[in-house]
Amino acid sequence: MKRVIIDTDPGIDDAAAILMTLGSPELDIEAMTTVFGNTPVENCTINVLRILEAADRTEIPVYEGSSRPYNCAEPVFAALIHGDDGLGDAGVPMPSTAAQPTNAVIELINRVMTSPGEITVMAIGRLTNVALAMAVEPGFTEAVGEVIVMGGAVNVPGNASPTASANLRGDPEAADVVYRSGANVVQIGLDVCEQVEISLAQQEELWAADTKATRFMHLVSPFIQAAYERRGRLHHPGGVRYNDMPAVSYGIFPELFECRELPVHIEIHGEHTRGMTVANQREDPGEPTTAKVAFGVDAARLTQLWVERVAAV
Ligand SMILES: [Ca+2]
Repeated sequence: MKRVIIDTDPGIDDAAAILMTLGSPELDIEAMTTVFGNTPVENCTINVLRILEAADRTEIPVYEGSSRPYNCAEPVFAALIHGDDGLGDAGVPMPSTAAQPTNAVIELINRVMTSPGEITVMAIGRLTNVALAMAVEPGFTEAVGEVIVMGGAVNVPGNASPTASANLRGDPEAADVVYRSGANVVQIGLDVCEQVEISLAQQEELWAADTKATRFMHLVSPFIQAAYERRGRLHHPGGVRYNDMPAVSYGIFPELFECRELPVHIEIHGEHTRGMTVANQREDPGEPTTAKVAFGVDAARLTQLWVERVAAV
């Protein structure tokens, strides 16, 4: 089994991604760490606990992390896509469990440093916690197995600005630290996530499973589905996308992705381009690669696997 820590900011798509991991026997999920992003970090922590309760997996420890970006600027949230509470304001019951007392950054450091090369971090929110772990513990970069990043937009437009994806636009300085670090960064960004749309028929297949976890997804999904539909961001009527889902899926089914190793830099100074992933795709780039970037995905297979795995939670 692959040992993973999921660093997350639920977020309806985080919920879809986390439930998929919980239904996947390939993974040993050691911990969940939270970061501000779709909603304030306090909500994100509550939402992870709610998701774990829906999956009857409350034995997985949860650690709360950063409430602000790496440079301490005011955080920006995404209530229009995820609701004020981060889970579509759908009335999900408050959790009966609580987070652990340790800060997420400290916990990431402790767990990664005691198992060098063993732990994959699935970073499906702003990269603040991961960047802070790298800054506080210089050995973290070398010791972490793989950092799977949900974010970036190389050959497609951004979703938080014309050029930047939400997770990297939400904390460009943290992304810069991570991409410069030399860690094994895998970028599962909008180049592939925008291709992974779950059809109405697939959603109905999932609802028909009628488990506690699928009823949870059914409850929280209409908000993001309607938000995307209003913005014309879906390819088919009634479809939905959960951008964090392909990112965690890379950790389970890497063979479904086509990737290229590239030098990728994070724009932190641009007036119009802050948070952009600037990938050097020249034939002879003349500089070292910094990330493995996904450009292709077997979306038909992946969406079906999502239905199967969430139904199996
Ligand atoms: Ca997320």
